[in-house]
Amino acid sequence: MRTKVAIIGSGPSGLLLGQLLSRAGIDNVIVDRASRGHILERVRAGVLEEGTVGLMELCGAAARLHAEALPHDGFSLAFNGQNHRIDLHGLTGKRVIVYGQTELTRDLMEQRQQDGAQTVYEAEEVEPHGFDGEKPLVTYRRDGVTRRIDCDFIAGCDGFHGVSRKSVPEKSIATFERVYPFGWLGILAEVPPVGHELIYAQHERGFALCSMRSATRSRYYIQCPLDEKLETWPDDRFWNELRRRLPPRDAERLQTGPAFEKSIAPLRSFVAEPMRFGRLFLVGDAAHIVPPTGAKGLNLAASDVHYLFSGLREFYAENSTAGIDAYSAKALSRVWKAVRFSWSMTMLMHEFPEVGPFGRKMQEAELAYLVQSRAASTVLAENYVGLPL
Ligand code: RFL
Ligand code: PHB
Repeated sequence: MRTKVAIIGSGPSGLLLGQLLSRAGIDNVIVDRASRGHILERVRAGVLEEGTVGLMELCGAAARLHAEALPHDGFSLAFNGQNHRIDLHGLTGKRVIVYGQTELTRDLMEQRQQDGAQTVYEAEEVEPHGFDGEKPLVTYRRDGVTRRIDCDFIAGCDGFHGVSRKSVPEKSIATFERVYPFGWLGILAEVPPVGHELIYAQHERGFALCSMRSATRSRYYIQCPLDEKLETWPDDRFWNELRRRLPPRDAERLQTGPAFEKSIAPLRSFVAEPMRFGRLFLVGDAAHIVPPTGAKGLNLAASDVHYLFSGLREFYAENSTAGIDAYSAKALSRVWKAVRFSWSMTMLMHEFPEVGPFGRKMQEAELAYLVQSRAASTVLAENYVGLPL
């Protein structure tokens, strides 16, 4: 088959890009190795920047989001047994929107189906070829038959473990990485959230985060050792540990119930440079990973899509390569700022045994300064709501 843009990966990056291209009349095909059901089962991000919501609107897929999502004007930093509210809206004039990645993905998949654009799920051995020349193509196996998609461009939207970045010769790519010595143990439970807004809690037993999916569904995380086994965390142990890390007032209010999802995610910062190799573009987690502390992963994927879509539209509408030529530099400039922010939030909020008593005092002093100084709170808020595109 032939298309203009072959997209590898049907996560948020691939679906957002595909939808924007389709709406602009630019033919595209998405190929994913997973099934639609598997993709929809993954519980991940929950906080959207206004810019990400704007892209959903451009995709024509924001109706349910506007009806069901929860706009948040602030969040709390908890330490020393107390909550300190960061007034996002008062400090920046912007807010964030709480809406699960699963829901966003479902909305995009349904819109794509309605618009009649093509997606191949459960494709095996997906591979990009010939992107250093004029005629790139993607091959894959389906039902025992090898098939090919000839295209003008390939978008590698296939996440951190995908094939796109791995297809680039090592000498052409530089990578930067920091792996943190702990993970996040997360649960979903059908209980009302402990508060109306998110709580990021720093505690000597480890970080904790209270988030939510709706007024009746909570998403909670606690910092845990990397080699922790899920079986050693029955629900009661999780609830008790979470309670110990929260300020007493929140701990008292915490409602518990059976967890219907429980998983451990490692934390990593990673960037690959550049994000373009001839006619192959890397987008989203395929090019960069941030620890979830700043809620930036999905939003960075969306900003990459914004830059790439503008470049491709310019290419097809005006026959100009200026936009696609600028893609990598523009995307990376925003990526590095979000990588810095996510790293600094991670260093500030987690327990790092190796930093010792001095390191702990530095964390305490920084937290105290952050909540006392309007200038420092504004820096935090400005990054949290998302830097301009
Ligand atoms: P995805 O979502 O990983 O999708 C990649 C798709 O590519 C497919 N694929 C392949 N297809 C074909 N051939 C191959 N060889 C392939 N290899 C992979 C996969 O099946 C999949 O469908 O990447 P994408 O689209 O770039 O989206 C990125 C986001 O998913 C990610 O950044 C966020 O989930 C990160 N994240 C958060 N981001 C936020 O903005 N706010 C948050 O609050 C937030 N919380 C989180 C998070 C990530 C977490 N985990 C589990 C890593 C919380 C957690 C716990
Ligand atoms: C979530 O709701 O899953 C969530 C919220 C904020 C974060 C990370 C994850 O920083």
